[in-house]
Amino acid sequence: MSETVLITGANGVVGRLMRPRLAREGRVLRLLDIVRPEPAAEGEAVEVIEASVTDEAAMRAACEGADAIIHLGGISVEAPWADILAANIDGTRVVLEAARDAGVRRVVLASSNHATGFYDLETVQSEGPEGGLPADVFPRPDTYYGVSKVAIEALGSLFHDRYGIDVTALRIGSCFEKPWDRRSLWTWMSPDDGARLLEACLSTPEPGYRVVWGISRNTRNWWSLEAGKAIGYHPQDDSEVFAAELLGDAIDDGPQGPEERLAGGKFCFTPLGEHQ
Ligand code: 15L
Repeated sequence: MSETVLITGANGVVGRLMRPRLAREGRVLRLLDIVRPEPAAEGEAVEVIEASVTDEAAMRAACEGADAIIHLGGISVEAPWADILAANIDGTRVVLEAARDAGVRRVVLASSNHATGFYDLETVQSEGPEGGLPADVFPRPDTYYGVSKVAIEALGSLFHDRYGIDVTALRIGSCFEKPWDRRSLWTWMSPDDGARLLEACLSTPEPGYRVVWGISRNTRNWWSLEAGKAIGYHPQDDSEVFAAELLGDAIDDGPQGPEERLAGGKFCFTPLGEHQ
């Protein structure tokens, strides 16, 4: 029996990294984005939809027959409040209402580390010396963008409690091919681990509502892997393999300056509501 997984924001940075990695025998990927995703390559089980997550009719149609949704759509950096409100908060409400109406039983939401960006290194070390900060730590958003991610988590919780939809909110660190600076050595989630995490979210039995960090098994992690382990996520990559190349002689130095002492990094200092 084939399954259909709807991915919103499929043409964004994370969506494009996940497309080849989530392809499976017996699975159709239904890719939705405001920028039309590339059509299916030969042999690729892919459907493409050009639409906004804020378009209620389009989202209802996109959810028809879907078994699960991976909701990556929305604005991924700081932006004016009205834009964040529409794309991220209202867009997620539209996605969840469409999921409920279509009977989709499982939704994965892309939250972000910026929901908790104002936690500092000292707090992390005192609260989680062994394994880092727990995934459900109370929000401390660093931007309007971070506030929208807190709201997204709350919407997921609401739709789970009201309608029994399984919702996992991922507080994603930095999902790119490679880390690029000192901070990203502790926030990195490799694309392969990102796919492992999404597979765990799709397959774990009865997850209910959960919040899980989206990170790799980094030597420098600030965040705990426990919540991920509980749903069968076993990351395999470690950013440390890039550390020497990135930091050179400074490889063993601690955080340099306030941007490296706060989890959200430069997001904590960017002017609120300004395009980043
Ligand atoms: C995010 O939430 C952003 O979407 C992404 O662009 C990165 O900046 C990432 O966080 C990060 O913290 O590195």
